[in-house]
Amino acid sequence: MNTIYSHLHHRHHGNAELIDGKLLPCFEMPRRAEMVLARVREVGLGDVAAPDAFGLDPIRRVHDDGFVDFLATAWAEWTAEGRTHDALPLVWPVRSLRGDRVPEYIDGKLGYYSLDAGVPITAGTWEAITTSADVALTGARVIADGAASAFALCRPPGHHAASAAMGGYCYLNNAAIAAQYLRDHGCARVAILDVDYHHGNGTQEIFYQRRDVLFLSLHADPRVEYPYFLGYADELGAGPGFGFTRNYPLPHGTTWDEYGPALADACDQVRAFRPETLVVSLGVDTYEHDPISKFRLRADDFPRIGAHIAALDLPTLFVMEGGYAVEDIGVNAVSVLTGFEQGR
Ligand code: Q9C
Ligand code: ZN
Repeated sequence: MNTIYSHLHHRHHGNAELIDGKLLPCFEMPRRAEMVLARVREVGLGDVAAPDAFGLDPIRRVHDDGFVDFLATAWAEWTAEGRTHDALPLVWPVRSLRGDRVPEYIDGKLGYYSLDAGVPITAGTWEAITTSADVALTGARVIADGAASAFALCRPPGHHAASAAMGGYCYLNNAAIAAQYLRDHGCARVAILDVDYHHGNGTQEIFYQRRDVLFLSLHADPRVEYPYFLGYADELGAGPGFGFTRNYPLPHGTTWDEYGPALADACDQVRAFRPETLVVSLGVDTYEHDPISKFRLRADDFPRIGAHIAALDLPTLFVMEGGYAVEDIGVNAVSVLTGFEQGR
């Protein structure tokens, strides 16, 4: 399987994240992608290619125009106010406030276009996030052109990004952009299987009303884990999309004993949908030693995830999402891919 990768992800490197009441170095750091790339090379997974540039049109197919424009100009607007540190949102239009007015001032826009404060915008964020989308799009093109599989080594990740909101280390929804590209290039039905520890709220929102893109997510129960406000089992899609979203919230402490059956059920749903292609939102923050997560998957469970996916026998695009046990992220992410290759 070939990997798509660009070193330009280094242009995004947030300074700090507010977690447990403390400002700590960002868990989502450049070294994550470096570790995955090193492991891809170490095991000889396949060739590593740079992405092509797709421009903004395929991004605007899933994201709101005002949101994309905001991301493109946020750093310039922030620094024009004399700020030198990362731009971060600090106020949100929750419930009783108005959600129908886009503020003009950058601090208001940051809140309007975000879910949380886990999304620093830095000088290089726009270049990194558009390149990350290009990595996913290049992978989608490889699949559309007939490859059996590809690995889009995206960073920053994407699955928390909704049509008009960044959040949870995510800005542009790489997996959703790739899935839409596949829809626009000959695939009538695309399934997205999200195995990141956190619910793929952004991807769910983007496709919630649609029956041409099936969204399935296995994740920590939102009753007790981020993103808290989406990812419950009773979310099944809406309107024509009813029945084409499926969530598998799992408790803290989940091991393969619980995860394996849930994944098998999700794979059965994929089969019943008969998609032409599969996009996997590949997070490995389900790992027992992940510093911000509470599942207990072991290193030798990750090849099993790959084997389950391989058994679907579909052209498959893997899109990198989360995973914060940096020393082990390469081994675990690539174990899913080698497990997939061996299962074919
Ligand atoms: N106490 C992804 O994995 N903060 N994003 C969690 C935990 C947000 C993770 C706080 C985590 C977002 C792509
Ligand atoms: Zn995650």
